[in-house]
Amino acid sequence: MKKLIACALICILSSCNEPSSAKKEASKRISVFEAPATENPDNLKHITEELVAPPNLPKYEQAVSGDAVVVEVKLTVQEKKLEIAPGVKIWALTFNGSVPGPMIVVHQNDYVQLTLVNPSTNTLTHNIDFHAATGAMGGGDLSSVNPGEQVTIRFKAIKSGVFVYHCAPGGVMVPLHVTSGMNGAIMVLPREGLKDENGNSVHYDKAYYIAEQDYYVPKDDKGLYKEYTRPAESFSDMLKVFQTLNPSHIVFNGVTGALTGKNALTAKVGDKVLFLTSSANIDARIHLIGGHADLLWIGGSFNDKPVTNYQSWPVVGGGAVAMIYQFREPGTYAYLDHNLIKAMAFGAVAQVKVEGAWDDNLMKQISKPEKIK
Ligand SMILES: [Cu+2]
Repeated sequence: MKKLIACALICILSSCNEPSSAKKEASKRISVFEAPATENPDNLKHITEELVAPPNLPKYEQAVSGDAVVVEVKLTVQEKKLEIAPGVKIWALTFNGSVPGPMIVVHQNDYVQLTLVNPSTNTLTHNIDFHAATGAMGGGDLSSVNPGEQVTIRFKAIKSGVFVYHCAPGGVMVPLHVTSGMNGAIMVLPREGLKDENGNSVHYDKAYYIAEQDYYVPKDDKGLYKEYTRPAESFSDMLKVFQTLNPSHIVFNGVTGALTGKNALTAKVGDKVLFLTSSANIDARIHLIGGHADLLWIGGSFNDKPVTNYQSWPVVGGGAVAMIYQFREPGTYAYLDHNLIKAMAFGAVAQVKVEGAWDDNLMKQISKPEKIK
């Protein structure tokens, strides 16, 4: 009897007072420990996703119904000279030639079937570690390819969110490859699409992928940035720069000015824009000058409700974050690392040019600058 009364009391004080919608949602949510759905991927439809260079994303649906699919993607390693700032040329190690590598997009419980190609013109062994994957060092143990080889691996994308992928050949080769540009991200969307803070579906008008990249370019005795004839030649000098923990260059999307001026991102007033931001190695703190994070998935997990209206938000090294902002005023916005030294002195900055009608209600200059009266 005592037990019954105690239970009733607990009920009155806690869960029975919850709104019914919250209770419904709680009962609907699946534990992260629940075993993922198992299908035989051999019986599933295969689709090929044509990857494109960031900041753009490949063609995909924001929400899907029906069975999981096997999404086939191909990444070709390119070791290439890249001018990351005027006169500064490095041996970039890249997936498909871009820094960062392409954004891959699938839906939760789809299978990702990746073919990693390492052409014989390359000089190093490479592989891929997907933070979205489960087991075998994120696939790194199963995907190591020497020049002249290719490998195909498959993993089930059981967690929804935005996840980094990067080359991870072992030991100090991991940071050497990652800080030479060998990283990218995959977005695993919930099958039903994204939901806002109230649990309602949210559709975005466009999406961009922006990655912060730190480089450690060695200098010669005269203080000039060194150039090398092949990637491995720079590694022992790079390891010395690593010891300072101070990058020589920090940029968005591989090279200084990749997303500013004529390369600025674009949007229209009223557009809801999904910004996907990753940083494979160092911590970043992102801010949109003149705007906010309307919806923000901290840590990039779509399993969590988005938080709202943040002014600045962290992207931890080895992590990625999704944010949706609806532009309300036209103009040129800066999307940057709010370590303002990284943004303004190094180049960790992008611009978004937004077209549309100005809304005086949100902001208005009441009088032009004039002599103090
Ligand atoms: Cu590599």
